[in-house]
Amino acid sequence: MKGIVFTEFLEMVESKFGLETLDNIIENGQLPSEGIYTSVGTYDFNEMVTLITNLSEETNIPVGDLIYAFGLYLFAGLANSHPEVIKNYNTPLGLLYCIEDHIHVHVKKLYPDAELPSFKVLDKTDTSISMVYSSSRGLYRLAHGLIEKAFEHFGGTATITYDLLKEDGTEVKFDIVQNG
Ligand code: MNH
Repeated sequence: MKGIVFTEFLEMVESKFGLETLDNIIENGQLPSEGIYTSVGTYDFNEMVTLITNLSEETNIPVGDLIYAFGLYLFAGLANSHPEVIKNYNTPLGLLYCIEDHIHVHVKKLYPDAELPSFKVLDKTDTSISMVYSSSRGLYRLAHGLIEKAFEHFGGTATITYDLLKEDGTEVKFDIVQNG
């Protein structure tokens, strides 16, 4: 997993839960990188799982809810670090439609060792889109947060529902309907 995901995660922890919580989740000897990440580095996904599990224990907030909150936080971090990746889109549905074939293709050029999920579009109208998320990492709650913020980025909102096609969350269908 790319370092930018780790640096954004630790930034979120500090801003939402404070420095003491941040210290507590990294300073227990379980992390190979000892909580030190650079945005261009690549780290074991298990290290992120450890950080999120520790944060869940520390805050008593379920892991899934923390991942969703992180998705909400991460969108702006990605957009600010790589404005060129999203500058050509003028609607959230247009952006979502292009995640697989443009956005993540661009990301792969920036970070050749990025491990990205796939998003297959099942259906798109002027006001809605249905797509299937798949990834061995099962970070569909992260996708949920990112999708929600994509709408806010353009000044809108959407109603987002999802169905687990696989129980472990590695394949999830999203139905997204623009509000207003
Ligand atoms: Mn994208 C990882 C979804 C927009 C750059 N992205 C992920 C993951 C999800 C995801 C989910 C977590 C990995 C996984 O599930 O296997 N991304 C989205 C969605 C949107 C999106 C739903 C739009 C909405 N992503 C973007 C944009 C950028 C970007 C915009 C860059 C400007 N994404 C990344 C990077 C990673 C990532 C970088 C980390 C990959 C890695 O850790 O190897």
